[in-house]
Amino acid sequence: MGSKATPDSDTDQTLSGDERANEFLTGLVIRAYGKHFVARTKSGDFRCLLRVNIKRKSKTDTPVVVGDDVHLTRLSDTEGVIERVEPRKTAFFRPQKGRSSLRQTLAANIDQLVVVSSCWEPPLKPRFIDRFIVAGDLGGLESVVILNKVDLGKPDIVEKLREGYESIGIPTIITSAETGEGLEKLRSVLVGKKSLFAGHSGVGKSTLLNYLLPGINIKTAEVSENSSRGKHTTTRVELHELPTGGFVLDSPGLKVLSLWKVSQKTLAQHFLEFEQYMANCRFRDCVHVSEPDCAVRDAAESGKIPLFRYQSYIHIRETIES
Ligand SMILES: Nc1nc2c(ncn2[C@@H]2O[C@H](COP(=O)(O)OP(=O)(O)OP(=O)(O)O)[C@@H](O)[C@H]2O)c(=O)[nH]1
Ligand SMILES: [Mg+2]
Ligand SMILES: [Zn+2]
Repeated sequence: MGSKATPDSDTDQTLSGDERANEFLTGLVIRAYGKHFVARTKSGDFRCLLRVNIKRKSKTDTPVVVGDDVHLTRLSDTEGVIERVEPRKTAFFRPQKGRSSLRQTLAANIDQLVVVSSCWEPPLKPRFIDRFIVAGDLGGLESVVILNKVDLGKPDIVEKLREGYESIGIPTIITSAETGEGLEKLRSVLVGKKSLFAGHSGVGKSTLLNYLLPGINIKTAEVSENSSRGKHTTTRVELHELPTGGFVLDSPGLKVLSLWKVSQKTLAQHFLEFEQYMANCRFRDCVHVSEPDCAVRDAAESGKIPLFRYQSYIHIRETIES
């Protein structure tokens, strides 16, 4: 990297004003709001804009998101310009609204997706959880499922989902931000990882994060009475460091989560527990709907695969065009 290498803090002290102005730094994007970004570097946090060529290069995807590793030029003690973005190892993305050939990435380089849903209000829909799990898998993320607001009531489905997800290796925690139930368990699955909290609006993502991050005070809101849906209180993505190690990211509630480039043929690959049965389907190109001798459907009917997962698959498949 020659003279443009990132200086360590010793050399940093010796730079004159002009040299400092041209200094390259590596950083982690911790906040994104509109065209503005905050990158955390060894020399502190910098408010940054993007170099135009970055925008040009990534016309088909969001150029810079929270979690990106970036190189920036320092303009002053607090400002910089993002020059380059390292390739993303994982990402959470969906097709852009109205322009489905373009990708909208919400966050990058995260380790796990924390799919938050609520036991009661808004009502629990396994299909919606499973859609998020598929979207996570598309971007290389493992999922954890949170069934929040159990203080408002615990319909039978809650335990059934917990058992079902746990049986296929997806950790599932029943929580209440109101009574504290399950929150220690939640804390323990986050240690040392970068976790993105995602889910419907109003399920309690920001409320749970406020509990985990004392003193942060992320804005939360009442669920609107008419629709019992949330009001999309969170509007930006931000990375917060946990006192116990690791990072968490809040994200705005998504009403519809379209899936990026999944076809009716490839969807089953993202239901990981189906895989061990697929080879036993009578037809090699079985899509596990109404074919005779479908081993996936048999496994669901005999309880080897949670029936709700199979039903989610059928349902999500119907929403995919081809
Ligand atoms: N009873 C009860 N209410 C909760 C719980 N968790 C959150 N709430 C309430 O649910 C409402 C919505 O919570 P938020 O944390 O704003 O939800 P969100 O998922 O961040 O919503 P968006 O930012 O819109 O995506 C608030 O009024 C919270 O106080 C819980 O465990 N029990
Ligand atoms: Mg929120
Ligand atoms: Zn089959």
